[in-house]
Amino acid sequence: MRNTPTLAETKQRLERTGQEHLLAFWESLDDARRAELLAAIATLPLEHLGSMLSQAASLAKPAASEIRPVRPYMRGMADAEKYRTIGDDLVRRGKVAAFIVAGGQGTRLGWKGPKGTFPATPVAGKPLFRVFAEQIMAAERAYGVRIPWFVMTSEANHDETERFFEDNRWFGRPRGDTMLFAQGMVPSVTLDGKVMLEHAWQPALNPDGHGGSLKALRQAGAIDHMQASGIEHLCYFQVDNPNVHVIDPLFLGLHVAAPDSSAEMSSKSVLKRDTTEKVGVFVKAPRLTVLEYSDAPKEISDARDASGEIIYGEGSIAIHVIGVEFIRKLTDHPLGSVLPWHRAIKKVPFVDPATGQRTEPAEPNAIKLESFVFDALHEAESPIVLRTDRVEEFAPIKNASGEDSPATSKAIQVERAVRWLKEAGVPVPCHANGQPDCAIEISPLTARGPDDLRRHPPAKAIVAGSEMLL
Ligand code: UD2
Repeated sequence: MRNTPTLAETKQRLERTGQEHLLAFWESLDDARRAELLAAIATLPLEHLGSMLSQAASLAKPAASEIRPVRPYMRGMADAEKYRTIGDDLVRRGKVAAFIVAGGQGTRLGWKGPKGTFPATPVAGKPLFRVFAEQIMAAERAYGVRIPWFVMTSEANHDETERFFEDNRWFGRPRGDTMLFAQGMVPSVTLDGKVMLEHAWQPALNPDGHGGSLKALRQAGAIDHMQASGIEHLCYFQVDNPNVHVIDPLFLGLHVAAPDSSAEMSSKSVLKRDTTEKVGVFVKAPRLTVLEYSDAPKEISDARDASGEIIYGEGSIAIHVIGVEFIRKLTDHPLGSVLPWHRAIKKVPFVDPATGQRTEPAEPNAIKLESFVFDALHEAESPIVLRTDRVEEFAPIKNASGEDSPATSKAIQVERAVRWLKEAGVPVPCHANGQPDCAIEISPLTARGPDDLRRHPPAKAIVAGSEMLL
């Protein structure tokens, strides 16, 4: 472990990099705060900040003329069974781990704790982390294998997340099979590139985005650990989607064996609901790229083919399989990862180095840098996209009400449960309009899909107007 640089060394470094204001309140700080400040400054990437900012400012958006649609694989494709078998084999041989990014703050949802602690399911109100843990456990049972689970948190929610897992006894899985680690932070800077102070003794920092997850995996030792234990592929998902199939053999099979896949990185899409839906879409420009809805030229987002289907409609649901060796390659970089920085201009409260006043800005005053995991697709040798079904795999909880809220997510979860039951031949009471006249929740430990329900149908009939946890 390196010692914290001295005051004199820090001063020199700040002068060299034009950030002397970070010591503006040195004289007023006690020893503990001084030590804290020196240690914090030591972690800042000051020598690289200029190039990070100019790279982010010059990040090119693809022009409409260079954008082409992607051709996804389809869930119902003819040789799905062949790829499913390949995926099954991969899981059974212990080649696969699960990876959730849960560093975000859930501000839009208005939930105080880590988002994974949010009660998400329609009948039992299970927290999101439990839903995923039970899915992993169900897959472990089905395949007779241990599936390590990597959980990325952030400084803001790491301790609370760990406590939640502990309080829930790691959801019944061996403690050593879950690895929690926090993502990195980057300094928030003024519009002219000065690192801001959150307190007199503390630079303002923000999480480095879900793209930081690759670097964080590497720094936490997870890549070494996986490679030492023979894990080759990581199933990546977000904290906000209880319908995700964490371990999906078809997706894994395509990732490793589709003729045009390099097994470096693969992604899932759903067809956009309409041209205005706010999701990033997979396009070729000419490499596979996620085009954020805010960056999409109108002629691209509005385009439809002769049959009326949206041409650039492969919406990203932020589910990927990523090769572990590919992550090692991407993170062999002085700054920890090759992914580009994106910038957002935001309002960040700060302590003014000139006056010592803490200021709540009325207008956006700061640049926040972050990186996005889907930018890794650019670097991947021949990534593929699998289009899946929206109800089957996408019930996001993002907002407190309206679209993508707990209410819409619960409705989709029930819709999927009813669909599975009907496919398994179990009668489900419905209203005249075809909508289910019951609220059903299927625990991942009861069934991972309709096949399990066919083999083990519910013991009791489903009664109209009832709520039932299967
Ligand atoms: C993301 C995608 C969007 C679409 C949608 C699908 C981006 C920029 N947009 O939108 O295109 O695919 O998901 O649901 O990704 N996170 C961290 N650390 C961070 C930032 C985020 O762990 O520093 C996690 C966060 O906990 C969550 C996920 O990444 O699990 C998505 O984060 P978000 O809420 O910023 O992205 P969102 O929902 O706007």
